[in-house]
Amino acid sequence: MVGEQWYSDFVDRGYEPSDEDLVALFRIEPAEGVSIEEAAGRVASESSIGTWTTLTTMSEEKRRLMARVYEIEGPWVKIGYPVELFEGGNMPQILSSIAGNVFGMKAIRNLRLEDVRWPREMLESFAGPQFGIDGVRKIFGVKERPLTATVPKPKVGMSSEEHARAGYEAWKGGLDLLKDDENLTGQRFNQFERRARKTFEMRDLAERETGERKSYMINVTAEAKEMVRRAELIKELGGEYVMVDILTAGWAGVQTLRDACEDLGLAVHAHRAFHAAFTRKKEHGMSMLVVAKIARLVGVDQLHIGTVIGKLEASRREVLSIQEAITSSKVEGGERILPQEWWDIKPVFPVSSGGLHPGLVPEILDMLGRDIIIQVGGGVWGHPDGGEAGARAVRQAIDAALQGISLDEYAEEHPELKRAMEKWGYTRPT
Ligand code: CAP
Ligand code: MG
Repeated sequence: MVGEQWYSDFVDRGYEPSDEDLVALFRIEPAEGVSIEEAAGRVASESSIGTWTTLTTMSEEKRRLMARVYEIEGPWVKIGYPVELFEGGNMPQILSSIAGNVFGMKAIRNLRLEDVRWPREMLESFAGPQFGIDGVRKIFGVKERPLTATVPKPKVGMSSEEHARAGYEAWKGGLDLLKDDENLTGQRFNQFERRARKTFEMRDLAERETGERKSYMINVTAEAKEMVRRAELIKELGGEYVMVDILTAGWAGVQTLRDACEDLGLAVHAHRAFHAAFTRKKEHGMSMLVVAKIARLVGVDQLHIGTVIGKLEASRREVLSIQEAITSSKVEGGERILPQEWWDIKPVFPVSSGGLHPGLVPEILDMLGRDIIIQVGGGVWGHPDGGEAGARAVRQAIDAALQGISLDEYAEEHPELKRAMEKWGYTRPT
């Protein structure tokens, strides 16, 4: 086979990536009869400048763009990529390179992109978050406690009027944020513009009656130009946020929306529906850690990171590493996590959501701390006494946890919490 292929040219254990390189950590499982070196060389080749055979068009000068495998430890392979290989500010192109054809190569049985270290030049080529955690807290004037959100349930099916009414109940019950569900956009039974107008009216009423700042993360997910149009309408109605399903909208759409939100001064709430299609299996696909760092780069202000104890699968290690990656200014790195300097890129507000109810709030705060947004959907709208009581129960659970009082004790004096505990106790939904 010598002469027909040149994959081994992409393996150089003596290579030391420069600070300017992009570094990718892959988990590689070679196909039968393929060594880890050969498999690693193939990944580096196919994700940079190579293909399956030698080429008459290659030149010494073009070799400067070759990716280099520089570390192989068991299945863990580190590859350094010259930054010139990538177009700054173009996330689709970058992923077409490091997360494109390589997943389908016959010489690889399984491949997972575990982490990416982004060099400063690439960090600076993207917008990054506009608000960050401090900027979002300023919207509400809430400095200490976690922010709270709810999604009207059933996920979809309410009319615009019912949706707006649900928002009013949740805000009256003490929650800060109303959020659309990931699959609610502009269906016939709940048109986008009608929902926006009705719900912001209710938001303004709830603010007047409670004296508290309230906001609404309305889902603008759609074709890119339509997302921008919807964001402009939100601005006109006095809104503070857009919500977007970043993975089904795609990175090009998210970048377009992020740019529009810079001009409109709107915060971006990122829902990650679709991620588990390729993040869940630990032997093949891409980690949610990689997705989360891309989201911070592209510039969302809030991102769902999981609950560990709720209804959706996520290990404690994964959730905590994602939280660190999107909130810290520098990640030291460790086992299967690359170091990452974020320089002056703002942090992203972590959102913990999925199967939560008041009984789980203390554990979430113990695990993730206070600088989070807690989203509770079914755990509010399933409350025996309705949404407003459900909202009160969530706030009561947070207040109890922050004061170090057990929920059982706090429930003695707080009927809404007591009724929630009677229904769900401390159960972890599956
Ligand atoms: C939660 C939720 C969110 C999930 C997304 C849902 O509702 O609205 O989409 O949290 O998962 O539709 O399930 P509940 P993640 O509070 O009723 O569970 O946050 O892991 O991205
Ligand atoms: Mg949802």
